[in-house]
Amino acid sequence: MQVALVMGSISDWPQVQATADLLTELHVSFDKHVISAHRMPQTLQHFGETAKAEQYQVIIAAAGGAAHLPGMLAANTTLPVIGVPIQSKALNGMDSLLSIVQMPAGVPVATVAIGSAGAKNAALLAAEIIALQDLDVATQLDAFRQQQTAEATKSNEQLQ
Ligand code: RP5
Repeated sequence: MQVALVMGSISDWPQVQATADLLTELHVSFDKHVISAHRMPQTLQHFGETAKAEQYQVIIAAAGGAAHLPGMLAANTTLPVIGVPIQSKALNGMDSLLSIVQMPAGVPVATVAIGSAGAKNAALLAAEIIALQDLDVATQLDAFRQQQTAEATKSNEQLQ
C-alpha cells in the first residue's frame, strides 16, 4: 500500500471517510487502521517503527482532543506524516489542531485544516507526494484540478 490511513478512534471514521473516498478517486492505494495513542501506545510505536519496511510512502494520521497520534507516529519514522485535526465536540477541533500542528523543531507533521476540509486536503497532499513517482496518480490529480476549475467557472457563469 502507498498510504497508511490511521485514526485514533473508530469515532473519527465519519470524518476520515472523506479522506478514504478521495484517495480511492485518485487511484492511491491505502489501508485503514484504528490506533489510539493513549489506549494502544505499544501498537502505535511498532506501527511507526515498521511503516517504512511495510513499504508505505506516506502516513495520514487523524486524531481529536489531545491528539498525540500524528506526532508520535512521526517520532518513530522518517516517512512524511500528514496530521488531520478531528473536529472535536468539546472545543470544536481547536484542541486537535493545536496538539497536532505545534510540533517542536526536528519532528515535522504536515498539518491540514480542522474537519472535512482537512480530511480532503490530506488525501490530496498525500496524492501529490505519491504522484512524484506515480504517473497514474499524477494524471488523476490533474483531472481533479481541471474538474474543480470547471465547476467553479460554471458557478460563476450561472451567477451572471
Ligand atoms: C482521540 O480521542 C481520537 O482520535 C478521538 O478523536 C478522540 C476521542 O476518542 P473516543 O473516546 O471517541 O474513542 O484519540
